[in-house]
Amino acid sequence: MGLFSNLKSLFSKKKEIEETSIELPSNNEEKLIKENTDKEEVSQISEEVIEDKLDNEKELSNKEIVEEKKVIEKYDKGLEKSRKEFVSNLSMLGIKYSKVSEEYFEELEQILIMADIGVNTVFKFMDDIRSRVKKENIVDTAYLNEVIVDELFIIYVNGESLSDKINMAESGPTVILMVGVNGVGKTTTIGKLANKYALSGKKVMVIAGDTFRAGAVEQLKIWAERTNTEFYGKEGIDPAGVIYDGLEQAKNNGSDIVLIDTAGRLQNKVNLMKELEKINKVINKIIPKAPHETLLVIDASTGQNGILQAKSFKEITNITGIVLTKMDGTAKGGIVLAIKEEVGLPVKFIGLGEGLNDLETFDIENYIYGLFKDLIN
Ligand SMILES: Nc1nc2c(ncn2[C@@H]2O[C@H](COP(=O)(O)OP(=O)(O)O)[C@@H](O)[C@H]2O)c(=O)[nH]1
Ligand SMILES: [Mg+2]
Repeated sequence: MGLFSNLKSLFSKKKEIEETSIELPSNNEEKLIKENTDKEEVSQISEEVIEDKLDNEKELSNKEIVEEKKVIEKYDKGLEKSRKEFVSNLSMLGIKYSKVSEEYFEELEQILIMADIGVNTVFKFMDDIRSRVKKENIVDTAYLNEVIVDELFIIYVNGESLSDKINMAESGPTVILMVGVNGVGKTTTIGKLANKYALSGKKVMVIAGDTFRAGAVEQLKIWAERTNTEFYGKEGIDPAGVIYDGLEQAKNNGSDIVLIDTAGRLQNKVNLMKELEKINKVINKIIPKAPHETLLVIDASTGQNGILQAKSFKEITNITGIVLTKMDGTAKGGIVLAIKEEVGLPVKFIGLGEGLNDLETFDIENYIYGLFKDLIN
């Protein structure tokens, strides 16, 4: 049983939001509206307020629609390469074979493997597709496209559901440790997260735990300046020492969120494991129950290599979630599904560009819509 009708209604709902022309009044306009309504009859206002309230309870408010539209647009832009590749491949396949056949299945399998969905996931997926084709007597490949999207969605939502929420401390600072190999986007992601949390009113501190690479401390400092957040770092001493001092300071100055950068050396698994153990010990000593999250950053464009990194890191430390960066730079957006199926860790954020605002909380519905909207109508 698929989610087919749900999928169709999800896509039409998203499409409606994407195409809405609602615009929120600017701050000035809002002020004017407020000043004017202040002068109106009180009874009239209260009636309107009640009506507004009733409307709001039923549907998303204009503000929520505009917010969601922005998110949909970010996913749209960030997943453009994957969408174009995937959709054009599937469309070509549909032109080549209008009816389902063994050759069709074989080429479909290739397309899915190329999209980095992961070989094991693809095999399982093909079994599901074949049995649905049989059971539902599907012959038309154009129709099958919709079933394919439906089944991909099922891969993600089925089975154990992985929480994409960030585990926040009950009191005191929430500590988020960022790990991953060199160049995947750890420091950039810390900058983007610092921005996100600072904008939501949290007091944020970033700690430069990557004391190994030249320039890494300075790079994080620049992000802290750009995002108006507090910075702690010292070059030339060991990571655990910096983290110790930084966390003391964060605790004393009432920080809400502490983001810790680390070096990404994976040449030697044992050494990295020891280093992360030491870091975790220090963190835990100053803030019990911390780190609240250990996020593994993976570059989406590295495909199966990224999956291997996730498996390795999972063995050496307690990873609580994945940040998938550079989705905008790859046509292999299927990696999200492989991570869920083959690594069993939740993707919590995705990087959709190099800018300060190009990080989104991972949302499977926006992701599926961003990838397949041109295929389903
Ligand atoms: N296009 C794109 N580039 C990214 C993204 N995240 C990081 N980068 C780039 O990846 C490069 C390495 O990032 P950095 O944060 O220094 O990686 P680190 O070594 O893991 O700390 C930089 O040039 C970033 O601008 C993303 O989501 N999209
Ligand atoms: Mg870095």
